[in-house]
Amino acid sequence: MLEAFLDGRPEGAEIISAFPAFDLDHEPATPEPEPDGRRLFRTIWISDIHLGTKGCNAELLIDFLDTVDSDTMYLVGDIIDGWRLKKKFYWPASHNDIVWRILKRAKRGTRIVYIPGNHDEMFRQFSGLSFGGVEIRRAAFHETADGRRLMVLHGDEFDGVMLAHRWLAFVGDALYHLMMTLSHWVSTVRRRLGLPYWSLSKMAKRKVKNAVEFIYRFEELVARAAAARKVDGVVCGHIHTAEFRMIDGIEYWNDGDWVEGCNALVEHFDGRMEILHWPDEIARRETDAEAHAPAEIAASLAEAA
Ligand SMILES: [Mn+2]
Repeated sequence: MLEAFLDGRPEGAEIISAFPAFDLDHEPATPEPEPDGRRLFRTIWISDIHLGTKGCNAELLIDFLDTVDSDTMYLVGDIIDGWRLKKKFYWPASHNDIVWRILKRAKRGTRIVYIPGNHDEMFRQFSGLSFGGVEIRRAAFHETADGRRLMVLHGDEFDGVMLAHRWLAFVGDALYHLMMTLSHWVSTVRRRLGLPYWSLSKMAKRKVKNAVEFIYRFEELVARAAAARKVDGVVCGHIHTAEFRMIDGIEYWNDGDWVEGCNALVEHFDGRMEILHWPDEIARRETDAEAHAPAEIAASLAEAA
């Protein structure tokens, strides 16, 4: 089916056809452990993975996928970074392993809904179709176990309204610290030269405030769009900022990213939702393992004796 579309030379065909063929019978480079014993959720939402870039935190995502499972999984856009791949084809084995794991999940029976974002917009033309059990959609509506209706979309739909200062949302904090350091140097030099004080950090602070305002404005626009659709809430990604907020009675959920935050949004079987910060989950798992280790050693010693 995919070949038929590629013959029609759709937009981004050169990228799509550059991917290796996925053979689920072949083990991935990092072998997948047996799926039993995983933490189960009703639903998982992840987005902004940016496969095909060095920024993607593939190791943590593989750990996540090997530890959790769900009835339904939503891939909320920017899964593959077509913009970067078009410039330079970067595709390490670990990125292949992630696609392999997702396709394998679909084969095992997890319902997988893929909502392409702006970086993987070349897949939007396939909306309404399924490939390897992965449903491609422009947006989706999800009903939670307790009956709330959530609209699921990537979020770049709102860029046109707020294109200005977009880059600031991604640099905010790092930029602020850099500016503070620079500011210190600039004022030292100016003082030595007998020049009046000029605050670079004051300007930096204003810019950071803009970034915070950008995020707020984005969240409010998305919530307003959900209210217009008469749903109880919205799940999106795009701005790489995991968040839950109630905005005028609408639940705003952002599932974060796998570049810096490494977050996922999950729905428990009772409909309760939670944002997971995966580095924290790994840290917790390791302290738990350490706490249990002495008892296990003692038990095995007792058994041996
Ligand atoms: Mn995006």
